[in-house]
Amino acid sequence: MSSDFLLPILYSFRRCPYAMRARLALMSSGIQVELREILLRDKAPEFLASSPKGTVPILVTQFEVIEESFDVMQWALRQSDPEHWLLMPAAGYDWIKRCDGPFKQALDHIKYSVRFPDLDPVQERIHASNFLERLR
Ligand SMILES: N[C@@H](CCC(=O)N[C@@H](CS)C(=O)NCC(=O)O)C(=O)O
Repeated sequence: MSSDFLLPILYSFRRCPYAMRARLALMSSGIQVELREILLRDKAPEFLASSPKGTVPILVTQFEVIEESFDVMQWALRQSDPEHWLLMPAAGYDWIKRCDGPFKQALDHIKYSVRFPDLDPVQERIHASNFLERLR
């Protein structure tokens, strides 16, 4: 049996910002994973079997499947956080919450507007822009 067999598996997509932050936290923590690149337009069956919601990144460990990038970061950094990322001030966590919540929701409503026929994409764009304006 290969020694790699027990490594957690990170299903990822190179250009996905959520996968990027998961990979960055894993790298900072020094935790080794097996990286499996996913094609979003042709998702591998074993990836969907692990996580039917079908978003990347996901981390599959021996014990659990972690389906949110923020949770992958926390999982890694709680084991090893040499750069003290978890010591971020509360304001940083608030920004992440806003970005992952209302901003990401508005983005999805714009990007996948056909799935949300009852929503006005122009209004959603305004929601998203309001968040971006506050970053200035
Ligand atoms: N809340 C999720 C968001 C992940 C997400 O939306 N990933 C996108 C790629 S950037 C995705 O997998 N979309 C599914 C698709 O395009 O089919 C997380 O933080 O992990």
